[in-house]
Amino acid sequence: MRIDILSAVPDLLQGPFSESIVGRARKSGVVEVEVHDIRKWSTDKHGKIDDTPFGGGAGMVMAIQPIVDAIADLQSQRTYDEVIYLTPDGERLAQGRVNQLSLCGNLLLLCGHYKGIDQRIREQVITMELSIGDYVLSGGELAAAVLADALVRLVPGAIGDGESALTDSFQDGLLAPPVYTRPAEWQGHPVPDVLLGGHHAEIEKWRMEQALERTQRLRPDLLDEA
Ligand code: 6GU
Repeated sequence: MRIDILSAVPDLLQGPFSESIVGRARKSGVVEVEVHDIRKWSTDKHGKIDDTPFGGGAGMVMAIQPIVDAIADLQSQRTYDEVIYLTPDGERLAQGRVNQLSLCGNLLLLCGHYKGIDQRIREQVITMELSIGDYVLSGGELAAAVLADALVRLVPGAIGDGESALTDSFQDGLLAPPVYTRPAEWQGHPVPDVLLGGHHAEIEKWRMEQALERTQRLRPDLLDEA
C-alpha cells in the first residue's frame, strides 16, 4: 500500500509516521507514506495557497490552483483508488471503512486548513470525504495521521503477531476484553483465575463474555448495530 498526503503543514506529520508500527512498516517497505507540501505546486511568487472567501466573512479558503495541480501531478505518477479529503463534515470514520480502504493499493489524502478548500475541488476531484469524529481540529493533518495509522496496521506484515490486529476492539464489532500481565497478584488485586488455568477454551469463552459485557455496559450502540 502507498499513501500520499497533501498538506500545508507537512512538518506536523513527520512524528506520527516515524515511530512505532507505522515507522517500522515504512522502514521495512511494507507500506510507503509520502507527505507533500502543497506550496510546492503554488504558482504564486510568495508560495501563497489560500485566498479570501467570495461573499466575505472571516477566514481564508484554500485555492484551487495549487491543490488541483498537486493532485494532477501525483495522479500522473500512479492511479489512486481514492482521493480523500479530510474534513469535519465528511463521513465519520469507523472500522468498517478502514477495513475496506486497507485493501487499496494507492490512496491520496488531502488535508484541509483555514475555512476549508474551494467547493469546486470537492465536487470535481475528491472521491471520498472523511471525518474522524464530531469535534473540530485546526486542520486535517492529525485526522490524516489517524486514518493512515488505522490503515497501516491492517496491511499484512505491519504487525508482527499476525493475529493481533484481528482481536482489536471494534474489529468484531465488540470492545476488546481486559488484559493482564505479571505479577499475578498486585497490592491485593489478583488476575482472574481463569487466565492462569491454561484451559484455552475456557479462556476464549471468558474473553467473549467480557467483550460482550463491556460492550453492553460502555457502548450499547455497537450491539444495536451488530
Ligand atoms: Cl478530518 N478535519 C478537521 N479539521 N477537524 C476534524 C476532522 C477533520 N475530523 C474531525 N474533526
